[in-house]
Amino acid sequence: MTVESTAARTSRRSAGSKAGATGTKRAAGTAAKKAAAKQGAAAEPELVQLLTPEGERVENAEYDAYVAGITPEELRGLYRDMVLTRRFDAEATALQRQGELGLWASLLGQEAAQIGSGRATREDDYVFPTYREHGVAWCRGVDPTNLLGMFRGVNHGGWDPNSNNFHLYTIVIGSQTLHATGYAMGITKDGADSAVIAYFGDGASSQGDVAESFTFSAVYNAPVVFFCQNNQWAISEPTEKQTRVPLYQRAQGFGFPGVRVDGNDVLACLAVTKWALERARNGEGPTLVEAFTYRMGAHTTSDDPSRYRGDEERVAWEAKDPILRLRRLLENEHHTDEGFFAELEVESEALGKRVREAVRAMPDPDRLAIFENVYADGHALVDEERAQFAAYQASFADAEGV
Ligand SMILES: Cc1ncc(C[n+]2csc(CCOP(=O)(O)OP(=O)(O)O)c2C)c(N)n1
Ligand SMILES: [Mg+2]
Repeated sequence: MTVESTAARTSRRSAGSKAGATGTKRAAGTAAKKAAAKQGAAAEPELVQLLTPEGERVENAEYDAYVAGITPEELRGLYRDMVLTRRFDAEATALQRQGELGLWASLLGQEAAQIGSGRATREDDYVFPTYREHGVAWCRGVDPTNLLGMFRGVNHGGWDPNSNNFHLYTIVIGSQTLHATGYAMGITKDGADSAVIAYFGDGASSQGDVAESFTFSAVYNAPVVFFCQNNQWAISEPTEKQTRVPLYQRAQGFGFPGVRVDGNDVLACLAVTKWALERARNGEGPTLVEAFTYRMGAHTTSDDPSRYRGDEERVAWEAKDPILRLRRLLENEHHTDEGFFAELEVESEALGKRVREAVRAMPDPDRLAIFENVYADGHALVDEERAQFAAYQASFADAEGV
C-alpha cells in the first residue's frame, strides 16, 4: 500500500461496479477533479467517504468491508453516541459561561471523527488524546463528568488512564504522539497484538514531537495509528500555515501510508480507523489518518473566532453536519421511528442534568494535594516545599483548614 490516495484508487475501481440495493451510489467527483486539473485549478485531494451529506451510502471497494456487517442497531448506536456527545459538550460550554468551569474546548463538528475512530478501537487498545477528545472518551467508557474536573481546576485529570486505556488529556500539543509511539514500541516488545491510537490536530502536526514520532514509529514498525483531526484551524492559524501539502501526504516521507477521510462521515472514520488498527495489529506498522473536518465553534471558550474567520465557511460546513447526515441515512432506510428520537431527547436531557449536578458538587481540592503523587515514594524537596506552602497559607489571618 502506498500513500497514493486510497480513495483515488477506490473510485477508479468502483466506477465500474454496480450500485448496491440500499441506495448506494458510486464515488463521485473524479471527472470534475480531472476537469479542474485541466483548467489548471488546484484540485482538492480525494477523501474516503462512505456517507454523503445527503445521507446516501457511497460504495468503496477498499473500505466497505470494514462496515459491511453494520446493523441498524449499530447505526442507531453511532447516532446516539454523537447526539449525547454533542449534548454533553454544549452543557460544558454553558457551564463555563455560568462560571462553573474555567475553560472548555468544544468538539462541536468533530463528533463523527471522534465517535467513528473511537468505536473502531478494541478494549485492549490504548488511546492518547489531546484535550478535545470528549467523544473518544465517551467511546472508551470514561464517565463524561470526569472530563470536567481539570476544566474546573479541581484536579489534574480526573480519571485513571489504565481503567479505560484512555490517557489523560494532554495540553502540550503533539507531545502525546511520542508517548503513544513509546507505548506502541512496548506493545511490540511484549508480543501483544494490541494497537495504539494518538489524536492530534492540524496545528500539532507542525510540532517536532510529531515528526519524531513518525520517524521512530516507522523505523521500529510500531503498532500506532496517528489520527489527525484537521479541523482547519489551530486557534487563529489556518491549515495553510502548517503545511504546503495535504497533511496525510506527510506520511509518505516517513515511509508509511497516509489516508484522508471525510471527518464528518462517521462510517468512513469507523472503517478507515479499523483498517489502520488492523494494519498495526498485523505488524504492518504505523498509519496516518487525516480526518478532514471543521471546528464549528471557538478554539476554546476564551477564543473569539469572529476576529479571524468569516461566517461563510461555518455555514458551508454546517451543510456537512456529521449528525444530520447519519440521521438522514437512518430515515432514508427506515431504521428508526419517532420514538427513537424522542427517547434520545429524554436521555440527552438526563445527561445534561447529571453533568450540571456533578460539576456543581465537585469539592475544592485540599490545597496541599498538589504535592501528592509527584514521586512514587516521596521526595525530601517536595516535603520541604509542602511545609513552606502550608506555613504561607497558615500566615493569613483568616486561614482555615489548610
Ligand atoms: C507545545 C505547545 N505550543 C503551543 C501551545 C498553545 N496552543 C494550545 S492549542 C494550540 C493550537 C492547536 O491546534 P491544533 O493542533 O490544530 O488542535 P485543535 O485545537 O484545532 O484541536 C496551541 C498553539 C501548546 N498548548 N503547546
Ligand atoms: Mg486544529
